[in-house]
Amino acid sequence: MANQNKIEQWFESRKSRKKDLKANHLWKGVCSGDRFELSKAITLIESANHQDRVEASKLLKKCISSKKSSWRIGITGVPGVGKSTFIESFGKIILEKGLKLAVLAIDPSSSISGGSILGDKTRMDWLSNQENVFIRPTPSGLNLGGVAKHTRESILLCEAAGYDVILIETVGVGQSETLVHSMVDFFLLLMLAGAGDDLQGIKRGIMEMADALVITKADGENLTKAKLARTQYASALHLFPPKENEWIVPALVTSSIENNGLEEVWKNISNFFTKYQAEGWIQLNRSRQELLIMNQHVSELWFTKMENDKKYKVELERLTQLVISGKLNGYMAAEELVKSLIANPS
Ligand SMILES: Nc1nc2c(ncn2[C@@H]2O[C@H](COP(=O)(O)OP(=O)(O)O)[C@@H](O)[C@H]2O)c(=O)[nH]1
Ligand SMILES: [Mg+2]
Repeated sequence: MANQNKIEQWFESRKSRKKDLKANHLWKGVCSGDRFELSKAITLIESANHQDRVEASKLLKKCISSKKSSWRIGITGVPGVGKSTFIESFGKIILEKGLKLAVLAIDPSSSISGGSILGDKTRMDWLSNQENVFIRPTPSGLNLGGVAKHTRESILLCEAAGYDVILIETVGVGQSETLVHSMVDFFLLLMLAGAGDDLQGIKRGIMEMADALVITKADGENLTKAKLARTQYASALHLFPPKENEWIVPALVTSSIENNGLEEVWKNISNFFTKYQAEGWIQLNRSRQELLIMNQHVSELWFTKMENDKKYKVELERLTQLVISGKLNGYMAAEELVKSLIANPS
């Protein structure tokens, strides 16, 4: 029996040594800029397997300590506004500057549809065949929090792999805009001319988050309408409260099909990064984003821990009865619950 245990232990240690080799191997692959290895590394961080999570965590710590960074840019707008087509044409400009580009998509609705951005990848036909480009669709089958965590971790991996610019496209609608805004330095909002804000489902809050507004499809018959929309949005922007970093939000027009206005977008973005990297705002904003995550995640972890705690369940049941019988109100019960768990941790 003792021998049997020893044999099992030996196999276990061999397995973990192998895993360790795998993480180290992946790290080397990621650093060398090998896209296939980067893909495998992202698959590792997406895994729910416990051992994989341990390895993923090692890998991510290496990424953080490598201190490589990128320009993190979010691209949002209603479906059909032209985000993917814009990325295809704008990506070309980024490559022409000699930069490496990663494109990540964030689509919380994919957890329902089970789909990814396969259709979009075909819109990025040219881009996806370029050597200095890495495109990764949203992982499917996750909730909103899960999608956000994996995208953030993918950003770190892409940075370690030497990507200079990371574009994060929102694919679904709804909460994804806020989510993307919370993980980027620059937030680009694409809009259609003449569709009306209500029609576009663009909430005022999203316009307030934008660092640049871009009216898309400014070509053919639509050109005049697009220019008019630019003037209207430019004056609407004056009514918004000034940005904390005092950035003046530009309203621009583009045609991804005719390749017009894209250099202007790039100029605005590079001015933004040059200015705010020098002033330290980019770093400040990133620290704030991380602290927000830390606070949210602490609450989530505590909640999960408590839900599985026997003492918590018993205490909760006791206090529930006191609330039902009118002896305590909700606030009192919650305070008592936390107090008793702190006094008698399990
Ligand atoms: N005329 C014109 N059509 C465009 C332009 N950009 C995108 N489109 C078209 O708009 C539709 C939606 O584009 P897509 O990039 O898939 O939008 P997304 O859903 O926001 O990613 C497609 O039929 C595109 O061909 C543009 O600059 N000009
Ligand atoms: Mg798209």
